[in-house]
Amino acid sequence: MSTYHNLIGGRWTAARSGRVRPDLNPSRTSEVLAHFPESDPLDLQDALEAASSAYPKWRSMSLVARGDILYRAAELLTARADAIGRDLALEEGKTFPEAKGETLRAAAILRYYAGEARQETGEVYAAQDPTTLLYTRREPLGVVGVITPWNFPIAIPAWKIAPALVYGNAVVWKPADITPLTAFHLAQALVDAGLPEGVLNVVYGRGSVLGPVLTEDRAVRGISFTGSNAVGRGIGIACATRGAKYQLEMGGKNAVVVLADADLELAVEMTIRGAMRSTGQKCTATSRVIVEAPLLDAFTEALAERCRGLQVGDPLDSATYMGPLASADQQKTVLDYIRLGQEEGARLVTGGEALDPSGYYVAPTVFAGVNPGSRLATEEIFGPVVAVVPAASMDEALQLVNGSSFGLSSSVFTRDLGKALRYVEEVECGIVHVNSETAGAEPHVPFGGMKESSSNSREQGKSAREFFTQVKTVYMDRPASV
Ligand code: UN1
Repeated sequence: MSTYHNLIGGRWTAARSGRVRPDLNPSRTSEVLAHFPESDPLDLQDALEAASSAYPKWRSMSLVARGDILYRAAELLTARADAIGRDLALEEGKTFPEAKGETLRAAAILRYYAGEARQETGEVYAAQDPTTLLYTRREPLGVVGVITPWNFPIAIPAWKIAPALVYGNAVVWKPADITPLTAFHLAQALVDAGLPEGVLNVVYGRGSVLGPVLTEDRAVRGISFTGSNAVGRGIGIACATRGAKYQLEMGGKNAVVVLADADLELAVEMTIRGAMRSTGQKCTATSRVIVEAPLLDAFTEALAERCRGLQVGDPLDSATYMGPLASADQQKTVLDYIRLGQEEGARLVTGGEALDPSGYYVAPTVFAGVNPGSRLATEEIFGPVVAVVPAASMDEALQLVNGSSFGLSSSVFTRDLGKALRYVEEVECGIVHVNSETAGAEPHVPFGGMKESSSNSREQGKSAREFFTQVKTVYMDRPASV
């Protein structure tokens, strides 16, 4: 079995301590896929030094040349998508089509930022004196830290690292500790594409050990983080204290609203996709369904019926719709929430139990009659659990959606254009879908949440440039002799 190393200054390097930890398969928990370094702060310091030394040369390269490297890496990911998708499915637990799809999405993101390399890098303004050339330049931040979650172990790193690199930053990346093999594949593609040594460094290990070092080191000028609210807020405070830039993408409690005139079949299908794909482990996953009274019983029954028919099992089996949860901790949290839901008096319509004990499986679960103020209806669960909440009217549905402290994504199902437009205007979410699932994100548009779901920042598209660059304003006047 392979043992992998950190990427520091262009070399694959063992942790100084020599310690490694196993990369486990959540669908067969006795199976170890590989070993990865259990790094400590000294390893991270090495990575920061490597990034600092590589930065000046990388920054001085042309954007187009940097973009070309991303483009080559995209081609490599595309060529390797079957193998990477397989490893991703094995270590994270999402199904192979989702895992391969995510790999191809990472390739699309790299291609998009390769294209951004040929876009404008500043703006020219009119000046008081007509002979003054008054313009802005976008410059990199310097060394940046990237901290990524396990649920999208290649797409989210790509959407942070690609813009960081193309705009000239050097990166130290701390990937999630339970999906290190997928992280390796992304780093390897960038190395094989010709990324200069030290421009991207990867340090494997525990977030609780490495995160604070990365966040608090003065060399790190920006941190991009996706993960839990508890960790994210701490990062924000640490960065604000020392004047570093930060970008946080955190939790959600995403609602689907099914209005009385909705296409029932479509609403059920999209709710299943949003709630059950990736075993509900997306920050954009559907977690609440707010149904207008006339459709409540029919919707709940149809949703439960679809859930009972979903095939849960091995992510590599082509008949599987839903794989296991990603870890023992995840499975425990989800089962705890299911118990809590029952204690809070919600009605368990289907699911609710762990399945095949050889992996971290939980049945697709639907609760009905959920009290909107209960923990089941307000806290992020991150698993295949949906809470159906009744609403007497569209007004009440909007109140319920907006009653959440989160505001990432939401969907409304209706045939009424006026209601759709009103929903889009009034919902407090960073992403709104009309007649489609709550999950999904295209690479070229802003992605992010309102309220506690983010730090008011957006990722992807041109928003990534806002974060990974800083602006210099230039007043250029003629020398007196001209
Ligand atoms: C998607 O819905 O496809 O961690 C992307 C997450 C989000 C990304 C969701 N930041 O689940």
